[in-house]
Amino acid sequence: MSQSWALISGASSGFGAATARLLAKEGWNLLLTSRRENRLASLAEECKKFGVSVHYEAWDVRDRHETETGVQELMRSAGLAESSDEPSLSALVNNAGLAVGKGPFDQGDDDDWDRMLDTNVKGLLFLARACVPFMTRGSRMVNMGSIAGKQVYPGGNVYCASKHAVDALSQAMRIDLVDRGIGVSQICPGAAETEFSNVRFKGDDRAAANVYKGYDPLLAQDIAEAVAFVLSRPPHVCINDLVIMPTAQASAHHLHKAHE
Ligand code: NDP
Ligand code: 8X3
Repeated sequence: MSQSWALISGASSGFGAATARLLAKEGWNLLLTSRRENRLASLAEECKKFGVSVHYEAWDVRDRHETETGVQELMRSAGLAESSDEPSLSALVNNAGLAVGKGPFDQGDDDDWDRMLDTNVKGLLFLARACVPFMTRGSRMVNMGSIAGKQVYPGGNVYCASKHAVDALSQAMRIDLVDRGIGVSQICPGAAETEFSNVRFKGDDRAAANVYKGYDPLLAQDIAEAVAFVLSRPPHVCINDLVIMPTAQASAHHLHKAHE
């Protein structure tokens, strides 16, 4: 059995779930988290069929205390100890996040802003800080950024700001962890068909489906493969930043819709 452990946040859906399936197939042991426990339970059963160990804990990454205790519990289940060389947490895929709403900032909703900033920025920080003590030289962190962290677009304001923060934090974390030999990577996808737009449009599934009509968007599997690639580099190589777009999307502003 492999000694490599990866913790994946946002594992109940989209990129996180696809990454869990792919890493399990590659022999990684997994620690999974998100809020929806029932989904984690069935994903864990699916991944275990590849012969790997899988543990899961459900919590909300916006809650600092829950994040600290959730991480401690997962590490205890996996038999990973703080500040110990072997075995350690080989990878953190810091992926949980969301957009809520899309409109001009001056019509913005306080609750939407809190959800995005507290999840995408503080949640990412809480999880990274809780995991670092369990990581050693050669461990890797992969933060899920976005094209929205490189460019801004109409109605993107606060979501874009949160992903620009992920871009800045990924650079900062790389600096802060370099002397410990922990590599920090950021993956920045463009439009990908997951539950992302269903959440952004608050359950308006027709509005969500429209986002992906007329072209071939990225699939969760495309991003899972990128995560697996980043994690499979030899120890002296760190992929700092990967921007991955659908071929039909030239920038956050340029989406070629050939068919409806
Ligand atoms: P999904 O909505 O399919 O998945 C989002 C995941 O994040 C879910 O597993 C959800 O789990 C989890 N999550 C959300 N809020 C919280 C919270 N407060 N606490 C714990 N977990 C939470 O979307 P994607 O897979 O597309 O999104 C994954 C990441 O990729 C996000 O950071 C998103 O911003 C980013 N991204 C998405 C793109 C896209 O076009 N789809 C493009 C670029 C980046 P649960 O609800 O069970 O808690
Ligand atoms: C998700 C991609 O372009 O909807 O981060 O912001 S986009």
